[in-house]
Amino acid sequence: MLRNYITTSDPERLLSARDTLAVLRFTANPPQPESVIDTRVELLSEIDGLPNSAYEVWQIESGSVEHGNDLGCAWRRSADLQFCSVSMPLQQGDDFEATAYAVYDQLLSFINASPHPELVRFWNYIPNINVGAGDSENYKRFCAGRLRAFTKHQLDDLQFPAASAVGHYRDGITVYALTTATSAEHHANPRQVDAFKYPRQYGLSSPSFARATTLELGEQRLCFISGTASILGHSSVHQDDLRLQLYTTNDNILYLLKETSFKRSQVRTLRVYLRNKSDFEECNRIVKELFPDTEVLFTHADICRSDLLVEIECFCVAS
Ligand code: 3EB
Repeated sequence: MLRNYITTSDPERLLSARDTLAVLRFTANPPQPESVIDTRVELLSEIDGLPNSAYEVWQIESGSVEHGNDLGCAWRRSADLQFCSVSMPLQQGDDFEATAYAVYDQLLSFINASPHPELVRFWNYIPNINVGAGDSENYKRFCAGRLRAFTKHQLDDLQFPAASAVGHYRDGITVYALTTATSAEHHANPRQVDAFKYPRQYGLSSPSFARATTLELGEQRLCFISGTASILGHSSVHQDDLRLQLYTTNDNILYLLKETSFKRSQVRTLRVYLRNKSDFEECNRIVKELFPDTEVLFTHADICRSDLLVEIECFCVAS
């Protein structure tokens, strides 16, 4: 019913197919003219082994996709699922709080008015994510604006879906969302404090996301595991040790699979966000050991806590 894969095919051709739900661009190259961006997110930089530009495609198995651009949102949807995206340049004075609020307000207004209002997953891409000290760090300001928008739209902690929030190399904030016409269920990780309950030291406003979100679509069950990192309780562990950070991340993913009743063999694709390109070879080796049968996309991205080297998200299917 839903699958994703990486390709270097022509994006216009991909977008013209009736079963394409989303096309996301991964590249360090400058963005293409806005007019060709259609739920296509310009992201990260090249890593050895990946071509300059690759596209992640989300494809439905049957039925067809409609698309449009409304209320500042580019969207594509099938009978069950919808991808929508908003990109905004930073507002005056690089105000990440105001821009995050504006992006989320626009996205949530669109989603609430759409026939697919149930939140499944957000992906957040934030420039210079670790710049700024203490509460002024760009990521923490982003969290404040995001939470203010969720609150305005009357969404509270237990309604936050899975998410990832990482750096990218564009000037503005890009957020895209997956939503559904049916219902979704959000899950916690027993080894980690819920992000929306992180203590004050991580910022005035906590990050608004669940550790995983599942949904049922016909015969299929889907699981979206949030960006997962080397965090136990609320603390980052194994600073400066990529191998141990990956093992802890893997353990966290295993707990989430158990929590959501998925098996490791049902993890279809991984996306790895890696802070330092120089870690790529070691990271690739360890991830292949841990997930030998899974398709992996490696991307070069800063992680939202400056002491984290790597973050991994998963898409799982049970049928
Ligand atoms: C963490 O567990 C690591 O702010 O949306 C992971 C996934 C992280 C999503 C977000 C942040 C977010 O806190 C960071």
